[in-house]
Amino acid sequence: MNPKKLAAEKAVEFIEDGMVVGLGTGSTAYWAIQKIAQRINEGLRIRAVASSRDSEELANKLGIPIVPFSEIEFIDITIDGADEVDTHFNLIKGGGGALVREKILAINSKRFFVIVDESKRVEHLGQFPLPVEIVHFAVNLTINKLKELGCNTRIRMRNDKEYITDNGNIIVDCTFEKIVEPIELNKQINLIPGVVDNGLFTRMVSSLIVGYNDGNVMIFD
Ligand code: ABF
Repeated sequence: MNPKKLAAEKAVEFIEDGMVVGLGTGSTAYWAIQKIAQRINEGLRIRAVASSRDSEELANKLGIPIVPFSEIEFIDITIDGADEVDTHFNLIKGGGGALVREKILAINSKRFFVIVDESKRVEHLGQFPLPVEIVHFAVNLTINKLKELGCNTRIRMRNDKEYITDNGNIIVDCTFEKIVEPIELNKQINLIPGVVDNGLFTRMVSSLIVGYNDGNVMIFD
C-alpha cells in the first residue's frame, strides 16, 4: 500500500465529532482529505479550514464543510505533509508553495500531525531547498540578503513564469549545504524585510506519522 496513504489514514483516526480540522496541502495531505470525506459520509461531523486554494477546492468537491476563519477561534487538529523531517522533528515545508498558510494553521492548532513516507526523514535538513515566500517589491535586494545567510537562491518558476502563491507573492528556493541550526536560521530569515515567511517549521509537531514501504505505520509523539 502507498506509504503516504497509510500515514494519512492513520492520522485521520484521531479526528473526533465536533472538531475543527485544518487541511494540509500536497500529495500526502490529499489522502487525508479523501479519508476525512469518507468518514463524513459515514456520519462524522466536523468543520474544516484549508491551507491552500487547491485543498479547499478538493474539500468542496468531496463535501467537506469548509468554514471561514472568522467562525473559529482555534483548530483542534491540523494534518499536513512535509518535504523533510529531521531527528528533532524540525521540518522543511513549502515544496507545494503553501508554506505561509500552512504555518498559520499549524501554529493555531492544538495538535499538529505531520504525515510523511519514510523517504522524508533526514539527519539534517537542507537537502531539499528551503522555500522562502517574499514580496515582489525590490526582489533582488531581498534575495541578496538571503544569500548573505549562505545559500544559493532560485526564484521558483512555473510554465516559464514566476510562481505566484495564494497570497500573491513569489517563492525563492534557497539551497544551503546543510541546515544545522534550524531554529536560529528560521529567525534570521524572517527578520529580513520583504520576507513573508519561510518553510522551516521548528518545535511545532505534536505527532509525526510515518508510512513505510513495507506497509508499516509508526507514530512518534
Ligand atoms: C505540503 O505538501 C508542503 O508543505 C510540502 O511541501 C508538501 C509535502 O509533499 P507531499 O506532496 O509529498 O505530501 O505539505
